[in-house]
Order: sequence, then structure tokens, then C-alpha cells
Amino acid sequence: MKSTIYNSLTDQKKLGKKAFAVLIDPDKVNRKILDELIRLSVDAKVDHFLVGGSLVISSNLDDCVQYIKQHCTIPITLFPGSPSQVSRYADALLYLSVISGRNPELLIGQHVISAPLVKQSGLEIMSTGYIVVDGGAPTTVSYISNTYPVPSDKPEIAMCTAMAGEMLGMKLIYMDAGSGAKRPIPENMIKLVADHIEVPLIVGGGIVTPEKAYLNCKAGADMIVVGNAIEKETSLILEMGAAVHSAPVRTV
Ligand code: 1GP
Repeated sequence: MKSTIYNSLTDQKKLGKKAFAVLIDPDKVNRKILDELIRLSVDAKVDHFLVGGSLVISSNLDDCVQYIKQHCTIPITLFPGSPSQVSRYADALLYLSVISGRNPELLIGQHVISAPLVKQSGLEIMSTGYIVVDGGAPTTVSYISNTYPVPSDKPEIAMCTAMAGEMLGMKLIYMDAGSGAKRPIPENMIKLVADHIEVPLIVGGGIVTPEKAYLNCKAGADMIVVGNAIEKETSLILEMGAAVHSAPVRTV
């Protein structure tokens, strides 16, 4: 099985370098918006595009991924909200198990159903322990997954969940307050989780300022994901990229 993207993430982590990922929802972009996103992302040295969402209503996924591929070399990782969101034109796929929840369908059920399709896609598959954290309001992900998020003032629950995910063999941990969260994940929770796992830690949901992206990296996040804020103001890509790439090796 391929491991190009994963190896680049672990190599970056060893060097203390932080990665910036722009989340693209295929339902919310057209070619004009994609042109702008790609231009700014290349300028900002964006490390990854994540493509997907809790709901992908249209059939734009393949078109969207192919269009990005044709216009830049930034790797594309799928962030699927459902088993139908697989495009063989991408580079990799986050094979998500919602380990913060107790919904068997999202822990293993949908994986069983989609396994042959996912394998046939030829994509690099990265098993990912997905931890949904309370972001201050019900988000699409908590509604769709029918799970309770981890309370944001209980960092030890997130820590134990991430440790369990890592020991079960998951290659990445993704802590997400949900798209458009009112409150992003607090730094003390990020730090506690980062201190107790060795695999790369992805953090997203409700990050709207470069300062918060920087502080999350300082607390131990290895990759920062931003979607909503960039949808509202595309030029934020440049500041977010600069903030993430200037973050030091964890010191707090
Ligand atoms: C959501 O982590 C991502 O799953 C990004 O969230 O859209 O709030 O940036 P935002």
C-alpha cells in the first residue's frame, strides 16, 4: 500500500515543521473560486488540500479533484463524510473512524461496506482516529454522526481517546470541533493529546484567525485545517499559511 503522503507527514513532524491544509467542500466551489483558491494556496505554500464534508450533495467531487490536480501539485487528501465520497483522482484518503462516539456504524460498520471500493480506488489510505470535540453549538458532524462530542473542558477524555486510537493502530489523530464551530479546540486539550501520542495530530474546526492557528501549532498540532473562514475570505490563506509555517517546535 502507498504511503507517500503519510511519510511526508511523519517526516515533517520529526523536523518540527507544521502543515497547513485548506478544506474544500465540493458543493461550495465553482471553477472561478477554485482558480482563486489554487492561486493563493500555491503562493501560501499550502501543504495539503482536504476535499470533502459531512454532506456532499452534488456530484462535483471528481470534477473538483481533477480540476485541482490539473492546476497545481498540492497533494489532495479526501476527507469523506460518507462512503460515497471516494474519488480515484485524489492522492490519499482519511479513513476515518469516529472514536469519540459510540455509533458502531461510524466506528466500523460503514468501513466494512465500503472496504472493497476504497481498496480498488488505489488511493493511499490513512487510518484516522476522528475525535469530535464540542465546539459550542451543534455542528453538522455531530448531528450526522449521531454522537456526543467530547466536552471541551475535559481534555483528559480526548487524551485517553487519542491514546486508544493510536494503540489500536490508527496512523493519524484528527481532533475536530466541527465545521464552523463557535469555539475552536482549546490549546490545553491539544497539548495534552499531543503529549500522549506519537502519530501526527490534525486539528480543525472553527479556526478563524492566524493567531489561533499559530497557538494550536505551538500547543502540539502537526496540521491545521481551515475551511469556513477561507470560504468567507479567501485571502486569509496567506496569513494562515504564514502563521502555521512560522510556528516553532512545541514549547508550551
Ligand atoms: C471541519 O476541521 C474542519 O471538519 C474545518 O472546520 O470549516 O470551521 O474551518 P472549519
